[in-house]
Amino acid sequence: EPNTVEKPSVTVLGLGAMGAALARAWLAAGYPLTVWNRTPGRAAALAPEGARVAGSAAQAVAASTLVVICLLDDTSVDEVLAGVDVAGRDLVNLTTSTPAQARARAAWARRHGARYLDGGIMAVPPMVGAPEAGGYVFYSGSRGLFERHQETLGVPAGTTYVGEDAGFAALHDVALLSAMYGMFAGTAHAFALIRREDIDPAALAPLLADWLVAMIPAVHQTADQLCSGDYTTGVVSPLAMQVAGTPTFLRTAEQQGVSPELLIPYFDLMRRRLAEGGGEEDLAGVVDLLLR
Ligand code: FVH
Repeated sequence: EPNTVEKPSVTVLGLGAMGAALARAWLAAGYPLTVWNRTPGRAAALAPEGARVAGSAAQAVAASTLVVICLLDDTSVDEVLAGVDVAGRDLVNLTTSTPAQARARAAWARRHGARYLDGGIMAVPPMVGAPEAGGYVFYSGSRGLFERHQETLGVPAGTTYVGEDAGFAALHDVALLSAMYGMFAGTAHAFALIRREDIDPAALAPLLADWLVAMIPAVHQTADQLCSGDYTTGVVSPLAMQVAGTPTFLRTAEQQGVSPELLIPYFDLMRRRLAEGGGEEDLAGVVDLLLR
């Protein structure tokens, strides 16, 4: 059945792996789309799919009220938007930034007469335009602006609004990705331990994955403890017991010829918390030790 409701036009600045995936999702959904990319060939590749190719970033910005920016980093956003008239535009910046960069960009947009939303993409390109993949984008900044464009922004991936502070999307993005790197670090250590043995990594993988999933409730428990301020609520494995076990991990690493460098910083924090009297606690106390 033809869709008779006119869809708002969208401009996408930046057609790398992520920008192109976003652009294709809007094209596939029938949104009028204008694109621009520093290397023109990447924009031209989208023309046969229905995109209008702008000759400059300024022309692309002029083409739509909603302008989505997906460039490499904050410096490239500076370079692309330098001298471009953004007055009256609704800028949605999905470029990975620090919270401070996002706040500065929001202030810059305000000074130049534009409205601003910042975004942190929790997806890789193949997850874009594939709702079953579960990818989504954190948004922060003007709630009104988010609500105005929510339907359009929801086309490439889910949307999760996290507050008026323009830095919050970036902060959520970096928080989740930081936890992900912790998981990758632990996984690397686990595979290194078995690497020289007659153990198939593919046999360890499902055991490892299931174990990590089984440990996920600890995320909620830590949050509950941080909220209540009582780090002993619901403790199953007290810190003192866990610290007592750390030499086993370090000796095993040594015996397997594996560097303990990924484990040691975390074990050091556990020991510090124990020394401060946190032996009956869970691991939530480590959070406080990280605060400078
Ligand atoms: N790809 C991913 O897995 C992650 C998933 C989570 C979110 N990130 C962030 O998305 C931003 C864009 O990432 P990307 O994957 O599209 O990155 P590239 O494929 O490397 O494309 C980079 C685009 O930026 C353009 N660009 C770079 N520097 C400049 C500049 N000085 N002036 C103008 N444009 C610039 C580049 O243009 P070109 O090289 O084709 O001419 C690409 O369009 C990013 O923040 C990720 O952290 C992706």
